[in-house]
Amino acid sequence: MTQREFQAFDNSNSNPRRSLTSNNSPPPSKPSTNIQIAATMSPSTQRADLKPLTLHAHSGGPNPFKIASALEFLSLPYTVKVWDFNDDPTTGLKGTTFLTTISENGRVPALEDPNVTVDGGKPVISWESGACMNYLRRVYDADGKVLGPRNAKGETGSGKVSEQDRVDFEKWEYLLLTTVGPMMGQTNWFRHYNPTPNEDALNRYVGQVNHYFGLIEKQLAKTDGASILPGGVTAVDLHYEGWIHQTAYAGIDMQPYPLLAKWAKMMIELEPVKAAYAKIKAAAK
Ligand SMILES: N[C@@H](CCC(=O)N[C@@H](CS)C(=O)NCC(=O)O)C(=O)O
Repeated sequence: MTQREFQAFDNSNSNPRRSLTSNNSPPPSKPSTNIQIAATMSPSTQRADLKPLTLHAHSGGPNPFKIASALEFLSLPYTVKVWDFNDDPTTGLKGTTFLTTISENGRVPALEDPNVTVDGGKPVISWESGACMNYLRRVYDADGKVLGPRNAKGETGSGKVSEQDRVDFEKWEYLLLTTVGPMMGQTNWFRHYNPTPNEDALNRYVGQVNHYFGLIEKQLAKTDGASILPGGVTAVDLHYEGWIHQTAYAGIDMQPYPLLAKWAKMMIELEPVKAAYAKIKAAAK
């Protein structure tokens, strides 16, 4: 694979952005700064006292942006370390570079949190965007106020959120992580990088993406494109945003999916999402 891989286009260049307000959700803006932090932190520790987390990222790949967005939604301090598609021991993603001492898989995102330590002071490290997201949710958003799950009224917390709400959250989360993301990734691969053109494989993955985009379009009809799940934007939307951001690059025709296109424009206008993209892009310069 080459450096060109995953240098995905910013779709916003091909789509004029406009601001849409979700009409049924609590504002997905900056959360309260006075949160309860679970795990090993002192209960008196407040967000202002936190040390910056380190997000390992790449300038184009979709998965780190999801985690940067979550960090922004949670108002957590963080620094970004950008890795490149080369085998340089200190900056590269390829082969056994320093990154593999942080993420055995040698891929990004990976997240180091010096605020929560194990084994006499080692920061907790997560990798795989699903694990990073759920780590942040458990430790910094235990009541789900910022990242969900929510009920259809937008309420969070036990007593408000039903078992069905939680299962719905996980259904759509896992669908993205196990299926929609990988189908988009393979579409990108066979459209742009496979050394031998393989139209059958490309058609197979484009077909899969279209199947799932049809499903998401129906789901978005429940909120008129305001959020994947009724009740407002959650971590699930952040997972999808990373990949739906890449539809132009993947060559997916969005004309059959007006609600998905509307949702995508709304998402990229959210301040925490804009800040996440800006922060990774700035770190990549
Ligand atoms: N399933 C993983 C995917 C991680 C992944 O493949 N990340 C890409 C960037 S978005 C990467 O590091 N690619 C490096 C490579 O392919 O060598 C997740 O959700 O985090």
